[in-house]
Amino acid sequence: TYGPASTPTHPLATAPVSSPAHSVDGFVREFLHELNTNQGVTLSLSSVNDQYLALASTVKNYLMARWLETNRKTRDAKVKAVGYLSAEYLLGRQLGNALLATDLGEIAHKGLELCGLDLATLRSQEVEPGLGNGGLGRLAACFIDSLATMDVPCIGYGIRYEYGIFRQTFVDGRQVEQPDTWLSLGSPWEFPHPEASVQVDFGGHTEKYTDDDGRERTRWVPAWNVLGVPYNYMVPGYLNGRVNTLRLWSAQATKAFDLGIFNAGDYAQAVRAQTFAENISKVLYPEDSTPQGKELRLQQQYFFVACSLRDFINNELEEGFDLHNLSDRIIFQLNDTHPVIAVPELMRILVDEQGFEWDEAWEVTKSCFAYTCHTLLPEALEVWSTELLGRLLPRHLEIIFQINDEFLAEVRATYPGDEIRARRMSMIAEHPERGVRMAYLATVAGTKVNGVAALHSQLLRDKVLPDFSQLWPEKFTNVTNGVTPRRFVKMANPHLSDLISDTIGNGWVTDLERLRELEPYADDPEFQDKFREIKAWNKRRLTSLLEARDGIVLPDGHLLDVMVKRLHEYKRQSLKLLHIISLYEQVVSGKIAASDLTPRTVVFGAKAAPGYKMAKDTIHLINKVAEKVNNDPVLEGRLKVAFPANYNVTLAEKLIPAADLSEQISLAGMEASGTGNMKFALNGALTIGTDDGANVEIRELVGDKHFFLFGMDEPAVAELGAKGYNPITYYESQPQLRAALDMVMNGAFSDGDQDMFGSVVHNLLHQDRFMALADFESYVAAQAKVEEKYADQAAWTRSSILNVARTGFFSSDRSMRDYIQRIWHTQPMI
Ligand code: CBF
Repeated sequence: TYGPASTPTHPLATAPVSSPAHSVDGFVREFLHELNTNQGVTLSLSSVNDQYLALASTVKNYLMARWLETNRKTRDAKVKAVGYLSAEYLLGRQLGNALLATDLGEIAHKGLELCGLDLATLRSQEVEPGLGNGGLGRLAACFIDSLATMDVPCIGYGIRYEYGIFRQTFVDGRQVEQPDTWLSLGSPWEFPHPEASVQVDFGGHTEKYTDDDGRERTRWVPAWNVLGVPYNYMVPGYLNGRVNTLRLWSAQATKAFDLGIFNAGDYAQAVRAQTFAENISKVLYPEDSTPQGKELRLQQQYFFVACSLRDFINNELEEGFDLHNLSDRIIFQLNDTHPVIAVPELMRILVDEQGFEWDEAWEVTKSCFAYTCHTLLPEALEVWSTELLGRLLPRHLEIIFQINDEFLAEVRATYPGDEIRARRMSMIAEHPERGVRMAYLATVAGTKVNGVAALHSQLLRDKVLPDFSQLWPEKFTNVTNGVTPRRFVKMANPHLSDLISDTIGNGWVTDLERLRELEPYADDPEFQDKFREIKAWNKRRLTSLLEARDGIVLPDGHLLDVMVKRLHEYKRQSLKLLHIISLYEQVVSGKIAASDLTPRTVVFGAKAAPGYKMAKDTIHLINKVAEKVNNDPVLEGRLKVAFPANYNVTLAEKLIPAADLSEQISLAGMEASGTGNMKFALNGALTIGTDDGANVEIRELVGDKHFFLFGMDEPAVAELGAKGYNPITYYESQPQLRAALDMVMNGAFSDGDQDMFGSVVHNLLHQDRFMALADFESYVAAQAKVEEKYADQAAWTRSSILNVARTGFFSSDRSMRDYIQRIWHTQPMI
């Protein structure tokens, strides 16, 4: 499907494509050409959107030769690639990253200036593709960036949702969701390939038959199908000439409409099939860390993995590769359980379509997958009901049953007589309804299983999959997450990047551990001054953005205390809120003077899943507290709460570099890793955090003196849980906590309405699996230490510099090296 139709005869047809000249003149020529020919307008009549689209096309032209060359080189070298299967990619804006990867930033700036245009204005025209919920999708985006930068062949596979994560607005302090129409002005970064569409089947039944060799076989007789249309995106490496591909699938009806019904006059009915098919890639499920057991969700999962496997295997067959050796060509990384249906799908292709014997197909399948688990919450591990699976994917369910039977035979052989264990390890859960435990299937099929931070991987072995880690200890490994330093330092924090490069050279951008060389400068007053000036500049930049974007005015000279992440009870935004309420209560009740407070602005950024009531109530409460505190003249200049709506990657890029304090306060043992925590530390924020997820490793690396640890650790949480958590005892024994909670209950933030936040308070006092009240005292004590340290600006800046210098480990390049060496066994193409 991708090869030339016939052998080209014209010499130009095979000549390498060249990039436009890397000069201001070359750029301007290209830009104007794109404006005229692509947008069909002259500069004087062009809109900002025209200009942005022309700019994007121009930058793409600089990447094009590299992309074509990457594809040629990879194909010719016949090397093993990584197939990253992820239902989410939270990419962020593309233009800035493409400018960085091509080193065109300065040239574009000057070139546009000559045209009377402003690069920043055009950049802000881009709507970010929000094709992910949070950490998991953003991690996928960081990983593919790193692989391209490290020259590793990788194809990312996912879904081109027509509507990404909803746009959050606030109405009277309550979250209201709006559709994310990210494609409405056109997306210049995608390359649709309808000619390479693939068909995906659903439903129907299976039947037995005897093949020509007299073998008993099964075939799937599906009931309906859809088309998967691939859209390719460039994934440019940083200044290295490599451009990998991200291929996102869009669902389309196989038949646009039923002509018979149309002719009979029922237009709506005639296009029903089309609407139905297109629903599959219509919208991203807005749940984060908790699965959605909905039929459409399973359709999405199967749709994109079926397209991706079909795509890859078709290519292999066209190129004459033997599928028996598939694992020499690809390793499919399962990003959480969302793509795990790929396992029975590969078995089905090999056995039913390619005529493999079951055992040989299983050998191949087992060597082609590896699984990353991203959670510890039991409710977040996907279980698909066998009723639904049997209805939607009957052949896959049969295959899963057979895999399970053979696996249980192995368990019984290893542990004779231990039927309880066999039942525990079965991929088929019997309660509350019969369902397939996708994490078990992934663990059985994967060559490796990894968690995403040291603590998480340990808990995964000990608590989530203990029987499996006992059976196959060598299968389990840890790869601590990482973030791309290109987007989150170089691009997001340009002045800090310049300071670092001026001090230690610019090798750190692709070798982040070199940030260690900054350590000797932590005590250097001149370096400290520059570092502080940069933080102040980042704060001013944020101030202008928030003023324009949200009408929020940030006061000058405040400690900027930031908590940005999805709203979830386990992350404990309510604990942060109780701290704010407590400060407020102490001032208004006269226990302390406002002038005793360290001037502080707390910034929240958080979306709640639309169906998650407690999370939405918490958002409402944060906004109400903000309203009260911000309008009370007593607190003027001392405490401010800001909650800009619609936190996304674009806002993160401005918010994180401005932060002084990073709030990572989940209940220990709940946050698998976190990646925001890494971005903050790399940009010089100090962390106040529990011993959870990757916080543990951040603290170990930066040192206790430069991290504000508080709260129970995981064993203490487990012990308290076993003993029985009784939140009311904390309320009764801690006056400060009681006063804060009473204030909410008495209606201080709800115009006297004592019911408005009743459910939030009731939950904290009587249920709360996440034990916020148990950590309150310790959290408040840690906040006091924060204030003490902040009062000594030299000490604070020193710690801040050391945070930057010591967190190079958290580059996603390092994560990728770990995956390559311990899981994938692929090679860079250098
Ligand atoms: O591993 C990436 C991130 O994934 C999550 O966001 C997830 O969706 N399961 C986790 O909650 C994060 O801890 C983790 O960093």
